[in-house]
Amino acid sequence: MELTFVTSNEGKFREAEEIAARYGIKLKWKKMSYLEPQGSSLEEIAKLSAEALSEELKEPFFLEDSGLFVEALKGFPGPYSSYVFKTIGNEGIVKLMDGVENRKAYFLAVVAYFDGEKVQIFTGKVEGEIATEMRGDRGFGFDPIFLYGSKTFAEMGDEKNEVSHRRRALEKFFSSIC
Ligand code: ITT
Repeated sequence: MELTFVTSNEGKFREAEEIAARYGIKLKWKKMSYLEPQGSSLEEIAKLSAEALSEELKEPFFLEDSGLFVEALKGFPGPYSSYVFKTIGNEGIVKLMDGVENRKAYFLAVVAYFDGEKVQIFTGKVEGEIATEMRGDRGFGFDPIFLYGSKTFAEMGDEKNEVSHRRRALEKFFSSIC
């Protein structure tokens, strides 16, 4: 079975490709950016984005919107993760968290699947902590500052794909269609 994943982010595609292979699914990468409407939650943004894109693509596809939610920052950057990563980046988050004791954070992934008729949503979450410094050189995005146990996602390499928010959302999605 083949499925089209719409994303501009190669790191996301590579991780999804490996998870899909375990279900016998081959992923096709449609490398493009799409308009992300403003919304109060990632779920809403992912659903609205997929609905808008379905008008253009017509064929079945899925996209995935992710975000990092830091408890002490009241869920920031959350839906603004992409913008925050491009602007203040990992160093900016580490600075914002300087001296903050509560380091709890989670990643949320929302998969929005357009099956040719309607959009379905699948979510996955992984809890961890914000590191006090960047560590590791694998992965992408916020991986160097996201601690899962004693290692950051960027130090875990392939092990990240066993426990990540993306893995959890995609497993729900793939098992619903296989
Ligand atoms: P597309 O929307 O084109 O898929 P994007 O990079 O804009 O790609 P998101 O909006 O979903 O993807 O991601 C928001 C930000 O969170 C972005 O800066 C990502 O690099 C980062 N991010 C997403 N998943 C991540 C992960 O597994 N590990 C670390 N950072 C991640």
